Amino acid sequence: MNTAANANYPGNSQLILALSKGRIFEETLPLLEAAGITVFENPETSRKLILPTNDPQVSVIIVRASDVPTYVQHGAADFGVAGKDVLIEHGGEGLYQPIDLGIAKCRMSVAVRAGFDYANAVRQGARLRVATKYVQIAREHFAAKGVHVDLIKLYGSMELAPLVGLSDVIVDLVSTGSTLRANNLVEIEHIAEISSRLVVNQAALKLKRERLQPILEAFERASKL
Ligand code: PRT
Ligand code: MG
Repeated sequence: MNTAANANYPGNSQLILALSKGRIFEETLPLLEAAGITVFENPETSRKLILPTNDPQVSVIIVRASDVPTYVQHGAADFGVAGKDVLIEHGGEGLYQPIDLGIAKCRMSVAVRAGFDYANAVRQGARLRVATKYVQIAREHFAAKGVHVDLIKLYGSMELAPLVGLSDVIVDLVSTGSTLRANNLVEIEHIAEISSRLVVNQAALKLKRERLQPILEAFERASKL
């Protein structure tokens, strides 16, 4: 796996960092600054997917949040930043996860329509219809509780599912809670605290350690401030 990935490296001194635009990009910028790296373009306004930095040996690629582990696993990026939610769903194969960066914090929760009788819905023998993008996390959570579920995979706007009868509950990320409130939903169970992790390709860690190590150390120091 990693031998094939090595062949794809553009050059052994080049480092490619995979980020998603939005909160992960914004919250990673100060960590990059702490490592002396300034990104030259803003992905919100630029259409470029490969962004140069002040360091000619470091570039940032912009990918979907859930694709970050895939790029890093295959060595198309040397390192990346991804939410714990995304990493659990991906499985983490081929990834070294040295640092919890403590950014893009939120929680994974079960939510229902206000007034929904959850206690009755999860009684022994019943089947619960669960809509979520996070099928792995949802499956494990309800299995641990001994609740039988029918999982309905969605790619977004989970909040809609209980309102139109697609599901009984949703498993989704919550930060301020305003999306749930705006849709008359309530958080009924807390599953996990979520933050973003630095992930590193296992082959890159060995072959590019000299270049990577100072950046990893700067990230670690800055994330503790
Ligand atoms: O948006 P896209 O489909 O491209 O992908 P994505 O949603 O995975 O990316 P992005 O950038 O939105 O999220 C990247 C990472 O940020 C996630 O993988 C999480 O680890 C983390 N994160 C932190 C969040 C939130 N907070 C968050 N609030 N990801 C999503 N949300 C969503 C949530 O799904 C819900 O729809 O925001 C809504 C709830 O927010 P509140 O403030 O109304 O509670
Ligand atoms: Mg999003």
